[in-house]
Formats: sequence, C-alpha cells, structure tokens
Amino acid sequence: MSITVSLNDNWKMKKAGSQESFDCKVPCSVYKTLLDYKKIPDPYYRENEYISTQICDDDYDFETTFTADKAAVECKHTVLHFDGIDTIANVCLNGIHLGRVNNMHRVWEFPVHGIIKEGDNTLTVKITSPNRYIKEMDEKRHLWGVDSTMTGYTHIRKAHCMFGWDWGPMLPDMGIWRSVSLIVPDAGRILDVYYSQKHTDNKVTLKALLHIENHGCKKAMVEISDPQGNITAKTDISLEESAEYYETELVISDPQLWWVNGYGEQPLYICAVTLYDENDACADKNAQRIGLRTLTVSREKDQWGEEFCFINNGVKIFAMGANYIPEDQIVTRCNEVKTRKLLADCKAANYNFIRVWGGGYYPDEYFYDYCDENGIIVWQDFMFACSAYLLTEEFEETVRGEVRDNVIRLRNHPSLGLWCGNNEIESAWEYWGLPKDEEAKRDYLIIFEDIIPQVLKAYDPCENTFYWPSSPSSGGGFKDASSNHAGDMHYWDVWHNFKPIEAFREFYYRFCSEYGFESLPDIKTCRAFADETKGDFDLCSPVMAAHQKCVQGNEKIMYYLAQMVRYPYDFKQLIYSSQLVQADCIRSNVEHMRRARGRCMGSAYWQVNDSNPVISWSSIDYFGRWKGLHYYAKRFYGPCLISCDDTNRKKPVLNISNERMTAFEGVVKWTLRNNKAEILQSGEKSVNVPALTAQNVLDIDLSQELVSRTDPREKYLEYSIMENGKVLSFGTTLFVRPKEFTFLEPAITYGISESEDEFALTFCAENYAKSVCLSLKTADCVFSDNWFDIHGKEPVTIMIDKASLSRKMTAQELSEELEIMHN
Ligand code: BMA
Repeated sequence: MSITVSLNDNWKMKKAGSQESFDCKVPCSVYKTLLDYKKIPDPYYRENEYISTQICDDDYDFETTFTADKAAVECKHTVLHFDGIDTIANVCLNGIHLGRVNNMHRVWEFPVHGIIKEGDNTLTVKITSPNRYIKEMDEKRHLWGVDSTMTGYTHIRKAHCMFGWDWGPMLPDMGIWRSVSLIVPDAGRILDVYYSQKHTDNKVTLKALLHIENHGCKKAMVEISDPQGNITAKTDISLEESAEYYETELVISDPQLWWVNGYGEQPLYICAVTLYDENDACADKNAQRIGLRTLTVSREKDQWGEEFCFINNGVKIFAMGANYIPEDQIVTRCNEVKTRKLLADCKAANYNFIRVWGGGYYPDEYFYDYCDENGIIVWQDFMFACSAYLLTEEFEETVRGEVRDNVIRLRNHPSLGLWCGNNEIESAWEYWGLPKDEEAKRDYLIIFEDIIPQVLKAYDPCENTFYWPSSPSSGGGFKDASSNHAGDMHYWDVWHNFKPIEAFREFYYRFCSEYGFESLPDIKTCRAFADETKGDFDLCSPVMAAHQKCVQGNEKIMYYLAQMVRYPYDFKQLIYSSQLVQADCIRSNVEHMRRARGRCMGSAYWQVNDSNPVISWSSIDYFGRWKGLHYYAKRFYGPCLISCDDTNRKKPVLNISNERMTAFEGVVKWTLRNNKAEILQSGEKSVNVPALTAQNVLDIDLSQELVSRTDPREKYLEYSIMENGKVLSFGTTLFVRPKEFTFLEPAITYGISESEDEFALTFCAENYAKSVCLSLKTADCVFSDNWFDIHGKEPVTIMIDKASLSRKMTAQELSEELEIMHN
C-alpha cells in the first residue's frame, strides 16, 4: 500500500547564520513564527509595517528531523512532496542537495531513494530573501509593475500582493506555506484523475482519465457513488507496466444535476479510484467529489454585440458576487475555518459567484469545496496581475509547471466556472501608457494567448472549462479590452477618476467584473490598528494614511462624502457615513445592471474581503465584520429584486429583476411619504414577471408632488414587492442627495424579546429614519438585516441568531451593548 507520512510537525526556523532557532509547524513562515514568539511587533499595528518589510532582507532556514523506516528506504520510488514553498529555496536531505525551487504556486517533488536513511533524516529548506532577489533581478532588467508594490516583484512567482498592494502592506514573507509529506508508493500511485462529462438525454457519460505511476499493479477500479451513497457506476481497468494514462467511460443515468446557487441544488457524486497490486490488495486510493453539470460562458452575438454570461445546464445565469483577495497578508495564517465563514457570509448575501483575483495565490481545496457544496461559481484567475513579465527559459518553465499543477488540482471542482489568464494586463498594455517594452509586450501574448491555452488543452480543454485571456478583455489581442459591447469590464471612473457616482449608470456593461468604492472599517477594527489616545482617529493622521494604500484614497473618501452627506463631525460618524456612501454607490450600480439583465449578465464588485485591517473597498473587513455594503448586498443580490430607476426623479420607474427559475406573481406596492413618514399617496399593482427576466413594472408620475424647492427635500418614495403575503424585496428613494434632505429627529425606540436561539429587536420611530445602523459596542454579531429604514411608527423587526454573537449575553446586556446610528 502506498503510504503518505505527514512531515508538517517538528520544524525549526532560524535566520541564516544565526544560532537562535524557533520551533514551528507547517504552515510556517518568518512573520508568523516571529509573531508567535513575540519577537517582532504586530506589523498591522499603527505604522509598524514600515519596520517590518526589511525582516525579509535576510535569508532563513527551515529544518526538520524525521524518522524513516525500512520500507521508505528500500522503495525505489520514495519522494519528498511539498505542496508549497515560498519561494526561492534550496532543498537538502541529509546535506545532499535535492533541488532549487522558484515558484510559490507549484507543487515540488524530489526522489530520495539512495539519500534517505533508515532512522533519523534531516530535511533543510534554505530560503533566499525575496527582497534581495527581486532587487537584483530588477537591476539587471527592469520590468513594469504597479507603484504600490515593491519594485521588481514581477520577477518572482510569488503572490504579488505580499510585496504590497493598494490595500495591503509590504510583508514579503518566506516559509513553507503548505504541507510537506513523504510518499512511499510501493506497487503504485495514483498521481491524478481527470473527470470530464458529456450530457445527453437524462444521461451523463463520465470520462475518467487516470494518471498512474505503476510499479507492478495489475488493475484499477473506478466507482461512482451518487449523493445518497449508492454506487451508480463502476468499471475495472487492466494496467500495463509501461503506460501512464488510462481512460475509461462510465454512464450515469437519471443524473442529479448540480446547479448554481439559486437555480437548484448542489448534489455531489463521489468518484473513487482504487489501485490493486498483483495480490489484489489495495495499492492506492483516490476519491474526489464532482457535480454533474455543464458550466461554461456563452459569447453569443446579440443586438448589443456579444454577450458574456455563465450558462449552467443550459440556463443563462446573472452572476452576482465580488472579487476575492488573500485573507491575510501573512498567508500562513489563513485557515479553513476563516475561509468557510467568509464564504458563508457571501452565501448569506446571496452570492452565486466569486472571482479569485490574480494578484494573490491559488486558494486551498477547502475554498473550492465550499463553493461546490453551495453553488458559487468560481472565476479563477491565474496568478498574474498588473505587471510585465519576461519569458526567460526559467520563467517559462516554471509558469508552465505552475499552470499544470493548479489546473490538475482544481479542474474537477463543479464550481470552477472559468480560467482567466490574468488581472488587467491586457488592458494595461492597451490603455495605461506603460513604458515602451516591445519584448515584454510580445511575451504577454505568448504567455496568455499561447502557453496557457496550450497547457489547458492538455489538462482541461476549453470544451470543458472556458478560458478567458485577461480580465477585462473582449477576447484578447489588445482589441478593445474594455469594451461595453463584448467580454468583461472593469469600471473605475467612479472612485479612481473622481467621476460622480451616477456616472456608472451611463453605460451598459456585458459583465462588470470590477468596480468599487472605499469605506472605513468598523470602529472596533480601527481600534485594533490605531490608538485613539495618540490622535490616530483622524482620517488625516499618519496612522490612517498608513492604513490607506490607495493613492489619494482618504482624500477621495472626503471628496465623495462631501457630495452625498452632511459633514461627519466625529470619527464614528465618519465611519458610518463612509460605509453608507459606499453601500449606496454599489447598490445603485448593481440595481442598474440587474435592470439590464440580458444585456448585462454579471456583477462582481471590488472586493469582498480584506487581507489586513485597512481602509478599502471591501464589504467585510479583516476581522469578518460586515460593513453596510454587505448588508446591502444581501438585498441587492436577492433572487427577486425591486429597484427604482430614478434617472427622471419626477417619473420614477419600478423594476423587478427576477433571477429565479419560476415567475414572480405578486403585488408591487409604493407609497410617497413626507419626512414624518406619513403617507401622502400610495398605489399597488398585481404583476407577473417571468423567470429569469427583468421588467419595468410600474411608472409613477410625481410631477404634481415635487413642485416646490422644498418638496424633494421632504418627500421620499418607498416601495416593495409581495408574494403570498410575504415581502420579498423593498427599498426607498430620495429625490435629493441625503445631505439635502430635511431629516427630522427620528426618536427611535425598540423592544427586545428572545427565544432559545434568537433575539428579536423591534424598532419604531417618530419620523422617517434612514439607513439605521445597528452595532454592538464591544461584541460582534450578524443582524438579520441592518442599514434599514424605519417609516415612522411602522415597526421593523430585526433578528440576531444567538450563535452569531461573539459572546453570550442576556437581553439586558444586549441592550447595553446596542448602538444605533442613522442618517
Ligand atoms: C483593480 C484590481 C486591483 C486593485 C483594485 C483597486 O484594478 O485589479 O489590482 O486593488 O483595482 O484599485
């Protein structure tokens, strides 16, 4: 039987040449270990980043001692297997050099027969300073990269953002960031298996391509179990010593199809491969979960150009989600619990889509497992972003290896929606006025339009998984990468180019894969990196500047706030206002796109998460706290959404975007109210909106109501849709910017009741209360809704799942913890 022994425990780290060593466990790295031993201050605190970057000017050694038995020594095929080394390193066993590694994103294996000894063995990984490496490389040949990142980062195959990004500090860590093991294959080993599917009438033909290292096995068996655990298909394959690849087909009838979240269930089948040796004993096993589905991108021509939309089992999907970045700048601190929680928060906000952005790393299995289990389409960038690269022989070889390793690892996940070459490099060459570098521009085309497609053809051809050369792109070749007529688009004129928030609505994108707006994180998060007693709670303080990585970012926040809301006199109000303006900006963009369903088929705002406590575009901060935007996302990504097109403020149009597989049959209701929330006019209409369509359902004429100068400042429109007596979606529209509205003191009151699992908070007000934000002073929780409006005395009930509370509390304690803010 093939044996895999984990070598994750029992490592020691030391600076090269130093005597002082630290015990650690894989995943381990320089910052993580030094922080664990309190040898360095928290690099996220105040301005500590600036004394932390240079730690990686030195080389570091990692070493372990492990015991090998006779079988490991005698087996001719024993290998040392590394799932991830960060990055340039020499690996030695018992003082013998096994090899040099140069790519954080690759898997490395070293044959050790003849080197490994029975008893104790010493394994050493000597890591070169990434700071020194990129500096030396860039001195030889400068390559273009973004300004917020350490010069030369593009020369090394290491998560770019570790060198700093416009939301992350420069902490270019080094270490063994993924598992290490010793594999003793004995009679044989299953290297990988590729499953591809053909769907015909109520039947799926599953092709299994087995990649086997055979040292005397005679037979392999493939067995498919359905989601209920019954074996639905099974086949044997006889093996020959000389062949590496075997192909077999299995037919699954009455397939239980895998659907994207919101369109159906996510049944998962288990595909198990067993290898048998000549005595019919099991030599190795491999089990993977797959979903029976078709999932690709449609680029059909239409009246607006060429559509760009995911199509799952023949159904065109409106993708709703956000961009994902590494969850920690110190990537060795990432873990399954945190990732699952983050993704569960995405699902709670009705995401069906997530884009893994190309400046980080290829996530761990558990990221995709969650997406498989919950129907979240993954847009997978290859890890190239905003840079020029040069195809030296070494670079090409390692890139080919990286693409192959990751495609093999991820290709069977049903949630994998597309492969994308890179982030923003095609558009950078086309529009950003980069320094002239014909060689690097030519190499761009070779890498993303030649090498990657070649590797994909061998391991996951585009008839199975769609390939897109860059994001944004219209199909490649520097041809109109940022078109509104084809492909995907990144829209940054609002924010980076100071365009007014409404400018977004001037265009119709086919698929908007990036657009964003910054805000400050929760005050508890600010307290974790700033010291109020030292004057840090001021947007213009050096500490706030250090935690704002975007050029002129804090200035932009103030610039947009001044347009939208009254002056925020204290820091808490500033946080509130910044989150409100962010949420409203993204809401109005998303609603615009959802009304254009058919023409626009995807929205991914920038960005869902943070890698550190920072002022950024995220909707959930580094500590997992939801900003206003995340609560808004839960509403604007709702399967059935009512929104108001208020382009002509006196004649608003109500629209229903129905992303469900069934028609919406119900009632649309509206009221025009004054600032006391008294109803001045109202109306309702029964409507039927077919599945998977968006329709304008009601035109409202308010020209008689909005006459005087004060009318729009004192009146607002409230609307909702109801189905079977249940409100599915709701909203309000002001006729002026919030700063111009005459808000009356709302005098909010509330009562708390509780059941075993939940608290219920019921709010009322004396007048109209807009964007009521609930938070807890020192604890955390997720509210069933937040940043909501209260229409005077009409009660609003908000639930708190007790399990979401960061600590247990009584109703009385909850009431003492509760803080209420409003516009
Ligand atoms: C996009 C992204 C990131 C960046 C973000 C905010 O360009 O691809 O590179 O962090 O905008 O500027």
